[in-house]
Amino acid sequence: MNHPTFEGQSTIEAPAWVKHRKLIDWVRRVAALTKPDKIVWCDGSQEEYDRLCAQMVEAGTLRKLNPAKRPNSYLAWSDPSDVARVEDRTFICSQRAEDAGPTNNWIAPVEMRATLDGLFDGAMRGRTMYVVPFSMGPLGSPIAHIGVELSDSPYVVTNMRIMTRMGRKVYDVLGEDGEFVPCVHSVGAPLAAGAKDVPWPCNKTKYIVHFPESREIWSFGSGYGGNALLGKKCFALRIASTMGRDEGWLAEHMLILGVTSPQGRKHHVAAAFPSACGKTNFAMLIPPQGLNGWKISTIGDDIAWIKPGKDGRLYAINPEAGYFGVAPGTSEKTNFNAMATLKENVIFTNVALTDDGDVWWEGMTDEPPAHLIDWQGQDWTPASAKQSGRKAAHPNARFTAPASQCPSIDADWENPAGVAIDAFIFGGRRSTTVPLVTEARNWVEGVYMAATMGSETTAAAAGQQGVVRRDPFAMLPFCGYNMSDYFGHWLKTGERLEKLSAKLPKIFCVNWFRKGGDGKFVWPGFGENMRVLSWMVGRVEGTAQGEDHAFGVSPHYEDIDWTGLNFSRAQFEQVISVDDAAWREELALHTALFDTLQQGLPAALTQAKRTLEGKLAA
Ligand code: SAT
Ligand code: MN
Repeated sequence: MNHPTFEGQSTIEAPAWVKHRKLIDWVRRVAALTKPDKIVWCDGSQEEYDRLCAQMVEAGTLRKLNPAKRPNSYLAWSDPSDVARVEDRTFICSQRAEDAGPTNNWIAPVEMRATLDGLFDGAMRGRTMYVVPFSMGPLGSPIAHIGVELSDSPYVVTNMRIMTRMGRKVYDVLGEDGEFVPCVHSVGAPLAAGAKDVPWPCNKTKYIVHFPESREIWSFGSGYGGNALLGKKCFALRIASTMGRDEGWLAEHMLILGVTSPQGRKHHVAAAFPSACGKTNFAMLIPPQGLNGWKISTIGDDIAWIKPGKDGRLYAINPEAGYFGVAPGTSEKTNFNAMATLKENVIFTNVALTDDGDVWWEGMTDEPPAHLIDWQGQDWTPASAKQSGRKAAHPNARFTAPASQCPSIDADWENPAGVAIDAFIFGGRRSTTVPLVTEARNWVEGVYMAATMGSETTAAAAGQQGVVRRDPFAMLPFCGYNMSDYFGHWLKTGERLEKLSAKLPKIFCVNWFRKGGDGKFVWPGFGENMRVLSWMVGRVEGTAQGEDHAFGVSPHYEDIDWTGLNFSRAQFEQVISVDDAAWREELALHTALFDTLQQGLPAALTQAKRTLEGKLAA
């Protein structure tokens, strides 16, 4: 074996605070395969974070922003080819193809292991391998789980420190034989001796691989977001969804918020939207003028882990500790709380640099600065942009910021027991057809709504944008097993809860994105979504009225509180109407989805579709 060399506190010998034999053996095996120059056992300290940031500034990976404008913050520009999740390079390698199901890419585990062995052999040459222990969820919470990521990217280490509870304390929870999800990540760019590194190493070949049975993650070739921060989509959704299936809980692509009524009653809502459809904005919503008595508090903005309690209620935690949010479109007007969260201690990725050492992105201010350096390092002016159409920030540019800095953070956001969920919301980005808000009349109808949800694609994933695709539960890219079995798991969860308690969470379907004949959004969205949310709370409390239609129950114009907003009955009609012809076309798309998911599709959902067809025909 070719032994890596070690210096300072970096050593193949684990530090005294790591007492987990199996973990240490695994680190050794991965090091023997990937052949890094050094191994660093991360402790999660501020000193370590600062040291890594300084190293990355030196290497050109990060730029330190003007401390007077943006204290302790950095800007990274990625390779232009490495800017989003790569869904076609993401694999679920269960033993049997049918367990991955038709919505996932599947390759047999033996074959994939052979490929990975080849790719990872010497992949970390010339680099440092960091050992990054992290807890998804408050340390020691009964809903939390632990992972360890081995990565050759210091960008990953620093982002993981913001996004998770990362560092030494995790080993105290792990002890000598605690369970952890092993995650191996390499940017896939070994360095020859003496060769100069590039600021953002990555590889044209990319593999984001999950082995659900052994609960392992291997990621090769990308340094970006969900491809590389393996605690996020890979662990907290794909692997965790299979853990939830096996253990009777839910891992969902959902924000969690608290909503307190003017009377002081508090409810908790979990809401699923596809990537880049406004989850962060909704989670941090500030009620508009006229609805002043309402208050929103933020528990999470992207992922929810939800476990049934003995009382028959569902308890949710945010497994993350930071926000990896979309920057473009974020402003003091659209998301005041996010802007306040971004004041300091932030890593920005692929936004533009201002002349005074701060950041800017499209939509941050009405007037763009006179001059910028864009995310590709080029001069940018409003005039040059007009001519070339080039954006200053990449549309999927992101901020990584600590959740604790959010002014609307909920007092219970780190409560290890989680918060009891009163309602689920499912939403897609649809310019037509789907009403502003609809309540499911029962659990099965709600699961049907979520299962058949469609959404127009965004820049969060590589590929064509703006095309409607079915995105069941906003989990299409994130469900780690057969989607039909996942629907079955949701149905079973409802049955189980119903036996324990009379009151299941209500399920709603929303669409903020309907457009008028002029191609513009009709619904003002953002803070005004509070009006819809307050109707939903009224439905949960049994006080709000609504109208039954084929698809479910929606509010009349009179059922929404319009105080402070000019929104006419005619405009409301444009966002709430259910057009029978459009719905017949929509149902044909549901049929196409169910054809794809035929194997193992729960009969209750086929029945729900027949009922809906009957209602539309009547
Ligand atoms: O790149 S991430 O997967 O972390 C963000 C997203 O697409 O939701
Ligand atoms: Mn997401």
